[in-house]
Amino acid sequence: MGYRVVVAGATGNVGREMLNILAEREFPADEIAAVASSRSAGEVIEYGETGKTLKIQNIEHFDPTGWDIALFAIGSDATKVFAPKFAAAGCTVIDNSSLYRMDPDVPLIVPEVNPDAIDGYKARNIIANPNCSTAQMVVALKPLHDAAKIKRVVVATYQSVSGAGKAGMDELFEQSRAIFVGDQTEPQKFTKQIAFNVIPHIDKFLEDGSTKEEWKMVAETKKILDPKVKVTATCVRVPVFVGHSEAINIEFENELSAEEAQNILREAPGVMLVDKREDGGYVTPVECVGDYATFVSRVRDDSTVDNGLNLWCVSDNLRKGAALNAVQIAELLGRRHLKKG
Ligand code: 11C
Repeated sequence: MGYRVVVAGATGNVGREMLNILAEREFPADEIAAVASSRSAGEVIEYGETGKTLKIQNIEHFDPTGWDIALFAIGSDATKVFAPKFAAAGCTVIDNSSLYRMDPDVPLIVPEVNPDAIDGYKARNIIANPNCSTAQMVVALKPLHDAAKIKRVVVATYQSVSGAGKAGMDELFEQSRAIFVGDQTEPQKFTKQIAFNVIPHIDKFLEDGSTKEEWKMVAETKKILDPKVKVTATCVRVPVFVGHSEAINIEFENELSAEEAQNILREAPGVMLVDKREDGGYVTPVECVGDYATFVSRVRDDSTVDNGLNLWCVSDNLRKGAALNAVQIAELLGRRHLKKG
């Protein structure tokens, strides 16, 4: 006997990937329901390599009783309404929004990093999935932290437009086309032109001049990896469709050479080290699309501080940054708590 699984937000960028990944990883589901807002109800969506289909059901009329797990990708406002209802009906919610991430009664999980924290999920029957830029970074940091204790991280991100949803991808495509053919184009989803440009602003501004995306990288890394690790981030939107990149500078408590770090990363769960120190011997976002791994390249000593390293980290933000991590959490939940069969 397998699980009865709901994917909420099944028509969005992340929801579609959740369905694909459930199929790819042969998640033991007896039944899958695809739900979304009334706008999409009745649509038929295709997923998986063999083109399975599901009819979208209206989340407002969906009864979660008897369903085991719900993967939510519907944004914080809708999550606030529906997650408590699903959780109270006995359906464990794995939520991709930022709503519950900092709730002390909700575990925030990256299975390669803090799997044991999942045991606290029963308090609310909700588990949170981190922000995409945090997820890939902590996968790369965890084995290095275990080896030499990280003191401080300085990260600059290069985030793809798919992080802003389908509207972000459409805007990059339309703007690029318009500029090529000489049409007028005004930014809508983004605050400035994104085609052939970069924008140092993701999510809303906070009082201290940082953005909420930058704050998420700090707060979520502390909750997932170690509250003692200091993080400072600059998050930048770049004209790339899928795949977030990060330039990460790390200061350790103890000595760790670049070569030792490479050897550790080569064996680390979820990491793929591609670091040839030659032309093209590193990974770029277009090469990570559709993959599960967090790719690490350009590992090198930073001689300007004691025990410093620099590295480059790239991952598919819709997969490890969102849908894959959510499905991995469901797998972990199944192994530890919701055994079937
Ligand atoms: C972006 N990281 O690239 C964001 C998208 O808190 O889950 C995901 C926002 C979040 O715009």
